[in-house]
Amino acid sequence: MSNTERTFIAVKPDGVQRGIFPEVLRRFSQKGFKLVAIKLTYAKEELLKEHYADLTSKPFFPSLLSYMTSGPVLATVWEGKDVVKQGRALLGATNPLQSAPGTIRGDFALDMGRNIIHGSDSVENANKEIALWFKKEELVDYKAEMYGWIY
Ligand code: RTP
Repeated sequence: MSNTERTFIAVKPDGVQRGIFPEVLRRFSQKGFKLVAIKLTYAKEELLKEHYADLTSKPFFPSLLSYMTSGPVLATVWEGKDVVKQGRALLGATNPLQSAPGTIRGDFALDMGRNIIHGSDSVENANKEIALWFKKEELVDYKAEMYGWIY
């Protein structure tokens, strides 16, 4: 575990349209994570088929595809100690009915098919997803002044 671990966090179309994205940025930033990349983008079907490669045969996959292409997604990359696991904790359980209050899904979502946010579930998947959603030059290299106060 190092302070340079990275994760991919995407605010899904409902989270963008409902104006929840600033809250997501606030929570990750105030926890102490460094924003490395950010863009508002329409996810293409081909990209989503790769991103959700393990789910393509599931019965809910067509509705997941139409949900994820229903509006722009706010794609972000965050860096910091244990950020993959900590990020999943900030998100809460996949099913919002089981997400604890205080988590993003626990505070702002009710439905599995409208769970407002995605977060990588392992360091390996984080690296794959970051490479899938971002070009290398979109990952911004800068010194996070806050790091001296956090670590
Ligand atoms: P995510 O990738 O979005 O962070 O979610 P996850 O790893 O916690 O959950 P995963 O099983 O990978 O599912 C991806 C997304 O598919 C939708 N889903 N719908 N039974 C259903 O209707 C169902 N199951 C999953 C959710 O939007 C979930 O986040």
